[in-house]
Amino acid sequence: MQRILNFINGEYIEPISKQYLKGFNPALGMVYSEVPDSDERDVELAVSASKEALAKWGSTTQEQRSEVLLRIANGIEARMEEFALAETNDQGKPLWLSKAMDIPRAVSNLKFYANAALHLNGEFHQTDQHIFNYTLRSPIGVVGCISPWNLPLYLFTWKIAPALAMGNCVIAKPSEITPMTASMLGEVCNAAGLPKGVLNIIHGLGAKVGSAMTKHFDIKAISFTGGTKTGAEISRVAAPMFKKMSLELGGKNPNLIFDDCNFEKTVKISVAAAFTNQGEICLCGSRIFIQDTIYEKFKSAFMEEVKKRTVGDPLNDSSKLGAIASKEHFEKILSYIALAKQEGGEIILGGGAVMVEGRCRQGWFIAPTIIEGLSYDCRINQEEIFGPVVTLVPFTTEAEVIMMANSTPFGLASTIFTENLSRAHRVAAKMESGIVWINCWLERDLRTPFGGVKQSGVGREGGFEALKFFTEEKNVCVKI
Ligand code: TXE
Repeated sequence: MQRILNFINGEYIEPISKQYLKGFNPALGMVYSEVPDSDERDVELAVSASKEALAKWGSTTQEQRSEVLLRIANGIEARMEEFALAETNDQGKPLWLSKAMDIPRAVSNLKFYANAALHLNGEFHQTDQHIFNYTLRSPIGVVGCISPWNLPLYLFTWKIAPALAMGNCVIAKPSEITPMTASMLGEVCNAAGLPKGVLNIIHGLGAKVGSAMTKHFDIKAISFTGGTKTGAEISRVAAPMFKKMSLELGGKNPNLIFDDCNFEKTVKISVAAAFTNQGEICLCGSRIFIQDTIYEKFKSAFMEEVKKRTVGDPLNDSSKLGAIASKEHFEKILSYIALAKQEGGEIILGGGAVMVEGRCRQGWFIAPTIIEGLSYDCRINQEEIFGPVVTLVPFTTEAEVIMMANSTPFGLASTIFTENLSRAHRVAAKMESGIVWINCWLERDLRTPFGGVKQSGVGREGGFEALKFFTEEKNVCVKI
């Protein structure tokens, strides 16, 4: 049994309650770790440590902070195999995916912000020869970062890197479902020379630790990625306190396939968009709209390709889908598949749990599931399932598919497949989403703004947006 500890003021310490939650390996369906059941007292300790560290960290030069971040990135890179295995054991995703995507991206996040921060300029505005304005940017102070369980270290570092780069001290809470890699990060930070108290990692439940962070007067900003309901709760508490907030919430992303697409490429990318990471990525394309002229052809090619995606032990290279992150989430996905049937959908592939032989017999696995025959406005096509479940919906005209694609309360990402350049741009402009991919999916340039509209969130992460989020701006006006 691995016991995880909080990382406060540069030291690994027990939660004040001395209580622990059960940490599961989802592929085994078994408890394998103990996760601190921290509360507001641990948050208080971390805030005190952060406040103490603030003056020193905030007065380091940009170059010094960047160098520390680069050393943290290199420290993770040097332990790539270990981090990848920990991520897989904790989250359930295939090990090859942790190695190819999650841990390398965590390294890139740190390297990117270490470098980007060096290039963030202030602004200057001249009114006439006698008056000019310039902008000073200073760290906010102590900030809170709350991250989810689908891409654990990837999203954890996506938040803490810009916050640290701009001179803030951070109280960070990884998901209680996947705390392992974040807990390992403390060792790397110490080895990299990050001063004590600059990054504090507290484990525990959202309702205790997350909520104590949101309420804490001295935590001046919250950067959150997670469910829309949780985002609404954080806003309810933090908005009246005038905290800065960045909320990256759920998605129900449409994939628009026109009959003039590059067919083979479209099938392959649509399968990846649907089932990568067991469909547990807020960017997954789970509503697949297909022009009726190629509906049947696409359906059979898509099904053939999905059948090749084996569900299995995450440690096997041949497993394209691993386990679902938690039992609760596994049950939620299965309940949506049951709902799809009640709503009149036909399950044309998958449709239930998968029993994986060997050490994973008790694990939480679900077959990639394809459903057709549902209307665009039923619950299955409106609510976020966040699992390996997609629907196929035919359409006739461009106007019709735009209406259906934009019909949900979410607006994170859209994907359009067409070889017609005018159509691609025309439809992209009409998508109610923060991101539009044309003939590709999950192509990420870390400089671009990342986030959603409607119930998919508020604010943008990525690039200079995140660096600016973690600063306060001050306009200085000079009259000569
Ligand atoms: O996420 P939560 P859940 C979606 C997905 C999923 C649903 C619910 O549809 O099925 O959300 O997942 C912390 N104050 N996404 O309930 O609870 C929590 O401890 C402060 C989309 O597991 O939102 C964790 O660290 N913090 C998504 C983090 O919030 C609180 C990724 C996210 O967990 C809190 C994950 C509170 N009151 C789920 N309650 C995406 N956008 O990528 C919980 N937390």
